[in-house]
This record gives sequence, structure tokens and C-alpha cells, in this order.
Amino acid sequence: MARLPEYEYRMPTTDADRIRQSIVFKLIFILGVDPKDAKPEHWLNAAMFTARDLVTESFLRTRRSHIDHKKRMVYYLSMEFLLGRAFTNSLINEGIYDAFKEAFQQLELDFDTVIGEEEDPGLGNGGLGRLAACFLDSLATLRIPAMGYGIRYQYGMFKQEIIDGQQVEKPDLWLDKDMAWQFPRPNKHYPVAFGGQLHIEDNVRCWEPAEKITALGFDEIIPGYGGEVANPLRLWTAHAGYLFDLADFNKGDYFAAMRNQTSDENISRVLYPNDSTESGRELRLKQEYFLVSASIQDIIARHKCRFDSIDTLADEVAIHLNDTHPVLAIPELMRLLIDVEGWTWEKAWDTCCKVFSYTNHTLMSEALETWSLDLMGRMLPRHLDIIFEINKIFLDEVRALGLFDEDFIRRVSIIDESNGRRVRMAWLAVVGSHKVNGVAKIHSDLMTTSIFADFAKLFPSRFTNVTNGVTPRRWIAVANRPLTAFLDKHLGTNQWRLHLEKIAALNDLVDDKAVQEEFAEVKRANKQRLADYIEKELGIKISTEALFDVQIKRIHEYKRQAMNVMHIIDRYNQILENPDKDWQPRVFIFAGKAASSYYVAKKIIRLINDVAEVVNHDERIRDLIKVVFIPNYSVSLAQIIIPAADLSEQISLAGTEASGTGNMKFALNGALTVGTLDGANVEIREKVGDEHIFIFGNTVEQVEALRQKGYDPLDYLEKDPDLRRVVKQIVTGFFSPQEPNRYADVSQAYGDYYQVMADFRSYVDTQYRIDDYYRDKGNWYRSALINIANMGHFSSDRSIAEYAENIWNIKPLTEAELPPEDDRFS
Ligand code: 4GP
Repeated sequence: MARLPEYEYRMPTTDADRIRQSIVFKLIFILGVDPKDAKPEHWLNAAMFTARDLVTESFLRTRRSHIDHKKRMVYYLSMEFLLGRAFTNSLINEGIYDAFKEAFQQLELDFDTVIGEEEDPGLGNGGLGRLAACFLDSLATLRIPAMGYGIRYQYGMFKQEIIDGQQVEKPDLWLDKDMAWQFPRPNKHYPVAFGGQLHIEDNVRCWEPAEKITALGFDEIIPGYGGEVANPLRLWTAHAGYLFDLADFNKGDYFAAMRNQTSDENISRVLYPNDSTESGRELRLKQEYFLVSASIQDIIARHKCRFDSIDTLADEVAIHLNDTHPVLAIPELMRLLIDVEGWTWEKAWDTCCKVFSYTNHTLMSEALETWSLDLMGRMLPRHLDIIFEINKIFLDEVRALGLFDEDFIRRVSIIDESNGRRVRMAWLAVVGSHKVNGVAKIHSDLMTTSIFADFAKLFPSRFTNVTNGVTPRRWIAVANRPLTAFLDKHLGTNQWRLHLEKIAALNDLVDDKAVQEEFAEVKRANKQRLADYIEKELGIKISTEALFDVQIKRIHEYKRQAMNVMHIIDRYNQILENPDKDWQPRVFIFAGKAASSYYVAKKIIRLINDVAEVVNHDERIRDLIKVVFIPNYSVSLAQIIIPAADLSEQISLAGTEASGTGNMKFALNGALTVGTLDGANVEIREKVGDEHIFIFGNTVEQVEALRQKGYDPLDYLEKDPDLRRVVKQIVTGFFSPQEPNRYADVSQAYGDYYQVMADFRSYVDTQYRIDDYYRDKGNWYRSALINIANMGHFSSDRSIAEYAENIWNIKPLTEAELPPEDDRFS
């Protein structure tokens, strides 16, 4: 790389004067805006360009170190990255937050207003996408040679408005506002082919595709904490075509607007919702292949550029598949190695099995992707041919073991013959990967005894667990400034940002009344910030004296937001019956999006809002209950809500939530959990201790036993008059008097698959226990501090270190491998 001519724009990292000058410089010379006319969004963009300059240095120097030291790299393929805002995060990671704040003061700009201008890139649906974002942060922070690959959807996750209590989807034009954080890479482009014919002559395959489109790369910079390393997230966009029809969006049927538009230009147009009703769509398969084909071509090109030959691919590269969505990477790599590079099948397969690994994020059968042979054959004939061959060889090997009957063979076949002939993507992932992991202990165990039980017999050592984690940088240092100051002071170090296990030292202080009181102040400040937000956005006044009871996540039957609402209704009834009891005031806070075609989930949102309408306005309740549904859940909103929570609702039916990561963020911010023995709740309980978490409900074994014996919700309704009353109120329209039958259809259709009735009583009783516990504030805050102190295990740094060591075999850059500061670009 040539020496950069001058460094006149480079700033000493902590000098607010220079930062201010640079921001003004960018405003004038990059954006062409007169400071006199500049709006907050202009200032934001100018400031982002300034911050980007700093991050870019680490970014280029990291790349150089990878090349110079021939580092083995991991590539993380994911259809979703729910990154959250980049700006504040980068300031924290680069250690320039205070300096920027001061520069803004000098410019007489309100820091919060300006940073609030940043769009929150919603390139994901929920947990899986957010996990990928935490992992990118940890990969860079741990200096692991890594690169993410995803799709640069033009429309991210829809924006949610609540109109008349109902969810309305609006398009998310996130790219409209600013581009400061991404580098377009016009020279990184690859053809991606679809359709056409496969000719087979003398056993040689020749694919003549019917269409080709171009994937163009954009690099989003992911700065690690400490400013030394920054890794790229390369997002692919399809060559631009005609404009998406916004009029259709505005008619209200968000997804229908693009249903028939399967033309090339739409490939990177919009993120798919992760509900079952939209699965199996042609465009989704195209998107998956688009991501995979561009990324694998890029990985091969990068490898050749670094090592001259492709032969060493398996030595130098690990490719991780985030769920089954990018699993076509396996046949795509086979195709490129065999058809383009001329390798033998055996050599190509050996490499594939060495490079790929796969994470499973859900056991729910409806979420396990399958594609009809017809669609796959039409769109990707060569890939289907490769999948057949992989399956044939695999099944022959299984048969040759002589241990299994034909029924077993049918079950493990990558082609499902029982359901109209479909490719089972999860099976392909297991067969083609050297490691398969679940995301929490209980989930990984269930994985090998349920969906992958047969495969666990064939490949026992292939299956492993890596419990999820979250980044303490975003989830404390960015989201919770008061807690950050508290921890820095009491731990006497800021090192917990990098070594979250150091937070355990807080255990020594939890009995100190002054420390408890100081933490109570932190919580109060965060509750006030949320109360202000709610008043400003929704016009609802809430008291910070109340217990803030929070459930924020995707709306789904298995997550049982409905059970939460049923508790609220029961509490409402009880207060009216016993008005003089010493009731603990509570604010019930919900946020979350329902997939646009998920009827029941949308009804749950409506029910929450209907209940809020009645309860919030019933004067007899005297504000003992407030119900708030905050629209448009996003990473930024979570950053405001989580620090303010007293109680974290993690109430999925045992055995359904793979891990959860919200549960970790809440505990890390000093909320106590009410939860089932599901997902990572189990491990959180192990770490914080039984007395500091409220566990209720049936265990996985009990849930299963009920299913075996024939679960009947009526058994519970008959026994429990309070429960009966709640259900009756919902079904007969007590909360929807203008439309009494509003919930009749969902309750009729509802076989209570997620066993709400079975867990209701234990849930409600536990909630009363929580009220009592909350009354003794000293004790409550002691438990909150114990939660925080014992969350060291749940850093995504720990998860990534486990992946690097046990799955990818990747070593971080050492101190010595980083270029010296003064030799950056010579
Ligand atoms: C989610 C799981 O539902 C959640 O339990 C887990 O914490 C998260 O992945 C990350 O592993 N799954 C999805 C999905 O978001 O789309 O399947």
C-alpha cells in the first residue's frame, strides 16, 4: 500500500478541539452543507465520517496483519445481522465517546438528539440476527481474523406502528439517511446464476444457467473494543433495477407487495420474516443462494490472492453457517471446486467437511427449512444434482455400517420422500459440517435427543454446545451509562468491558447498603429515562416507584406473551375484588414485532393493547397497573428499555426457546428474571443461584409427559376459577366491547399447544412472590447486584473464544502481529 500523502485529517484520539474541527470540515467538504443550515442529521453524518476515519485505520491495518501473517480466517455467513446503531458503539469501542461529547458541546449541539438521528439498520428478525451482531463485536474485540457475509437489504425489518391497537407494517427505508459507515466496493462483484439446464455428457456436468445477476459488495466496518482491530462485514446487494412499488406497501399488506416480484432486482430488496407461512418462497431461496454464491466466490478469490493456490483452502479457512439459511454454501463450494477448479469429488468433499460448521437456533419443526425438489431443480439444477450425490454417498455409507434398518435410512436421508419430496436443509448442514452446535446446554442436549437423534448415533462427536452470549460493550457501556460509571467506580477498573468475568468482584460489595442504594439510583435514573420516553412517544405517564415488568422480544405463541397478559387480567380482577390489599404498583411493558402474516401473533398484540385501554383508564385501579406496548421494537429501543427493567419475563414453554439472549441482557443490567427452566435461563439460574431468580412452571420432562398422556387445557380451566374467568373475559369481549367476538376465533383454534393453562397458576403465584420480594428494596437490589456480578459467563467474548478454539481452530492476532502504531501505512 502506498504511503498516504498527508495525515492532515488524522486526529489525536482524545482531542475534542480537533474532533470538532474535523466534524465541521466533513460537514462542509464531504456533505456540502453550510454549518449555519445544518440539521441534526447532517451533524450526525459529519460526525460519523470523522469517527470512521479513526476506525478505518484499524480496519486497514487489521487487514494488513491478516495478510502479512497468513492468518487462518473464519467467515461467518448469516442472512441476518441486527447491528443496531453504529455511531455510539464505535465511539465507545474506540475510546472517544467523551471527546466527541465535548466536541458536540463546543458546537452547542445536543448529543442525544444528534445520535438519535441514526437509523437502526434492521437487517434481521430477532435473536439469531442480534446474536450474529454481538458475535461480530466479539470477533473484532478478541482480534480474531474474521469476516461476516450478509445481504444489504434495501428494506430491513418493517417499521411497526400501532394503529387502533393493531400492528401496521411500514417499509423501513434505512438506506435513505446515511451511508457514512459503509464503504462501497465496486470492484467486489460476482455473477450469481440461476435456472437453465444441466447437461450431463460422459459423466461431466455442464450447467447452462438461464439468468445471471451481479452481487456487489459493501463493507460495513466492525470496530473491536480498544481500537486496535476492526473487521469487515461484507453485505451484498443485487444490481439495482426498477424501484420497489411503495404504493403497495401503503395499502397495508406489507408482504403481498413483493410477492409476485421475483425479478432479479428484488433479490436484495427486502428481508424475509421468519414465520412459517412465508417459507418455501422462491424469492427466499434466491436470496439464500445469492448470499452464498457471492460469498463463496469471494472467499475463494481472497484465498487465491493470499496463497496463490486453492489447494490449501481447508487449512486456512473456516466457514460458519448461521442456521440453515446459508447451507447452500456446501453444494456451492462443491460446484466451484469440481466444475471450476477441476477437483475430484472426494477431494472437494473432504475440504467441505473440514471448512463448514453449523449452528442450530431452534428445534421447532416448522422453522426447519425444506425446499421442494421441483423448485430447487428449476432454480439450481446443478446444486440439486450435487445434493443427490452427497445423499447417495452418505446413505450408502450408513447402509454399509450394517447397523440400521431402512426406516432409519429414510429418516436420515437429506431428501424427504414422505412430504412431496423435499430437500432437508438441516440434514444437509449436519452431513456437510464437521461440527454442529446448539446455543444453550439444554437446547444442545435436546437437539441430540430430538431432531438430530439419528445423526447423533452416526456422528456422536460432531455435536456440541456453545452457549450464547452478549457483548458487554453495547449492552452495558453503550446502553447503560449510569451502570458503566457505577461499575468503573466500584470495580476500580474498566476492564470488565474486555473481561466480563472480572465483574464477579462485585460479589464482595452486594451486602454494602451504600452500594445497594447507589445501584438503586442507577436503576431510578434508567427508569426515569424510559418513563420520559414513554410519556413523549405515547403520552402515558408512569411512575418510577412502580415495579417495571418487561417482556420485549418477537411476538410468538411459544414465548407466551399471552400468559403475561392473562396474569395482568387476573391481577386486574383481584385488585377490583380486594381493593384494600397492599398491592405493589406495576408497569407492564411490552415491545416486539409479529411477522406480518402471523395471525395469532398479531392478535396477541391487539389483546395487549385492548387490555391496556381498559386497565389504564379504570380509575378503580388507581394506577396500580399500567400496561404499555411500545411500538417499533429495535436494538435502539432495547437499549433504553433493558437498563430500566426490574423484572425480566422469560416465560417460554420449557423446551421451546433455544437460548434467549434478552434474558442475559436483562440480568446483566440488574433485572431479576421470572422464567421457566428453558434455554439459557437454566444456566443463568446455575450462575446467580436459586434465590435470585424466580423459576416457575413445568420442566421439559413434565411438558413432554403431559403431551404423551394427551394434554387437555380444560383440566386446568375446570380446576381454577380465576383462570376460567380470565379466559371468559377475553373470549366474550370484555376487553373489546365494540367487537365482542374479536378473540373468539383464536381461542377456538387454540389447542393450547404451548401449555399456557398448565403453567398459569404457578406463574401467577410466582408473581405474588415477586411483589413481596420487591417490597424489601435492599434485598431486591442485593439480588440485582448478584445477578450482575455473576453474568461473566454470558459475554459473547466467551462464546466466540469457544467457537474459535473448539470449532474453527482459529488463533487471534497476537500483540506482535499487529503492525506498530507508527508504521501503519508505510
Ligand atoms: C433464536 C432463538 O429463538 C433464541 O432462543 C436464540 O437465543 C437465538 O436464536 C440466538 O441463538 N432463533 C431465531 C430464529 O431467531 O430465527 O430461528
